[in-house]
Amino acid sequence: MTQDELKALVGRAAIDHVVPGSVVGVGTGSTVNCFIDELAKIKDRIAGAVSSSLKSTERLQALGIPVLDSNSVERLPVYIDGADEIDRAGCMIKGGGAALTREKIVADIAERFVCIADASKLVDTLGRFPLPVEVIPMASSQIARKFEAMGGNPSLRNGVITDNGNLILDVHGLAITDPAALEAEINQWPGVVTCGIFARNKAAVCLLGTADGVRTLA
Ligand code: ABF
Repeated sequence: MTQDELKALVGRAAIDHVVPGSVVGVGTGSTVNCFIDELAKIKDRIAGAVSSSLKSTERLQALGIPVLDSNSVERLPVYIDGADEIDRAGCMIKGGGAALTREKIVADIAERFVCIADASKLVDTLGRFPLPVEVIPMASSQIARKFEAMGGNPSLRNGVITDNGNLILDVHGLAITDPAALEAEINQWPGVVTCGIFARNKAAVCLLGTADGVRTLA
């Protein structure tokens, strides 16, 4: 099966985790786009969605799914989102799509994070994918220096301004052996908006698309 077929497979499988009548937390990326397309087929059985990006909002609305403000929901049973990398404990690197801040916000509101990914995203140790970090523009050089001091190789993502008006640093060369500790360390640096390590709030379950079907990693 092609990578796109695997993404479609897990996009369909995620529908089983949608609570009827609820508002659904919706992530960002091509795998999530497959989920959104499936969600549209049952839009009369949900109350709407809370979106993690302008791109996902556009797709949801184009398919007739009401998009609610995150501040208006009392309960969000599940958040469905992809990842750039996920390890066997459910820790992830996210942010390849530059939506990591709103993804982390909606994931925090939700009761359960369900990650959908094709098998290429599963790794033993996070860090092969360059770590995205959303930063306040005036702090980008100082934060880059901090990453260099820990052996990383940061680069500013050219031509990208996030939905929140900030910049993205992509940090190559980090072997993230303790994701939660590194996430906590980076989070406290002045000017960091969001670190792309999702370990302190990791996926409760991962639906992994493989040639043999969907593997559920809990
Ligand atoms: C999103 O999922 C981003 O955090 C991450 O970059 C992306 C993965 O994209 P894709 O599903 O297109 O591989 O949540």
